[in-house]
Amino acid sequence: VKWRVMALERTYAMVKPDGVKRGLVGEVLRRLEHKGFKIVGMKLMQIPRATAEEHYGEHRGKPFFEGLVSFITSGPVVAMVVEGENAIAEWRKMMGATNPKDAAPGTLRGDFAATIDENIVHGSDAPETAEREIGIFFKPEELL
Ligand code: RTP
Ligand code: MG
Repeated sequence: VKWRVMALERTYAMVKPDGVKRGLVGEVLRRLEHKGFKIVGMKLMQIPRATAEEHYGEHRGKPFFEGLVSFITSGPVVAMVVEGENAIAEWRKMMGATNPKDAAPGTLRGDFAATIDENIVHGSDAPETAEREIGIFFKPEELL
């Protein structure tokens, strides 16, 4: 018998400014809830520039960094902490590939995004990233 250990994880999920502007907050929440994820933290916020630079720190120095920080601070986002079995990888699957041209139909980016620069949603890409990003956006007492 092969046992697969399921991990109850938390991930940082976010509806980016384009998703909020286009009225896709409800669609994103619908999909997360239908998938059985639990929302343990959620807020509408405009990300301060310094916070955006910290959040996307791994991309500092890349040609798209400035544009990325400008975009993510350009309007309100919905910041969330989502909990569930294998939540990190599962939410990435639901998001779809970074470039919407490669994102499968049925994924949020595949269904709604048009460009790599404005791709609706964010999700942590690894357990260490999730912990770091949750800490950037939420105080412990904001997680219920
Ligand atoms: P995110 O962090 O926003 O959830 O997206 P991701 O993991 O799928 O992609 P990542 O590699 O972390 O890149 C962050 C965001 O930067 C923009 N990007 N542009 N022009 C490019 O080659 C390029 N590569 C990345 C995208 O908007 C991506 O979501
Ligand atoms: Mg990323």
